Amino acid sequence: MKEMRLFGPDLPPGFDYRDDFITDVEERQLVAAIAGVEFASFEMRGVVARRRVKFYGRSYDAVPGPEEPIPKFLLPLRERLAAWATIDPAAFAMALINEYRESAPIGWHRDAPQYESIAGVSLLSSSRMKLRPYVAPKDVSKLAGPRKTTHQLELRPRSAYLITGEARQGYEHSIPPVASLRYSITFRTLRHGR
Ligand SMILES: O=C(O)CCC(=O)C(=O)O
Repeated sequence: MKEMRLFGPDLPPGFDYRDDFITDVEERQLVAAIAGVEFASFEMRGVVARRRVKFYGRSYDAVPGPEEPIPKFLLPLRERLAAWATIDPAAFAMALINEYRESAPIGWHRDAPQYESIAGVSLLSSSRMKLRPYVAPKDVSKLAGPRKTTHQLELRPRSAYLITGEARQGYEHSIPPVASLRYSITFRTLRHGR
């Protein structure tokens, strides 16, 4: 029997989470389509990450590069996430598929500044997302003590999250090493003027 949550997780303002955002069948279809995706390795602050990535649409880097359009198999999901976020689907101008093989994490980060809102869906396995207030790198050494996780939640397979406002700008997030293969599909809107 499926475990029900009586209370939602305690999350910063602007962070929204929904279990069962997609069905088992939709998850299987997405995973089948992802099997044909060519992932690339990704460098974060000079270190090659253990997760692999595939970017579509507006480049993750500030320097515009050649854009591969968001593929058809992601469009229905983008539409549904946009309806939840109450925005035009096209406003989710970039998509990113992250592939986390067993033991792959994503370190603490706040999303790249050229993006605004983030919507994400988790596939295949659960992971834990941790959040803590964002501190600019130049100010980290001035902190009195170690930094603490202030919020965390389980991202279940087929669930979705929306990160906007305070949760997006005032917090950073990370995912500890995953227990088994997980994909996330995230869409991002562009910040005005970028
Ligand atoms: O895998 C996830 O759900 C989080 C992805 C993420 O934080 C990112 O791509 O910056």
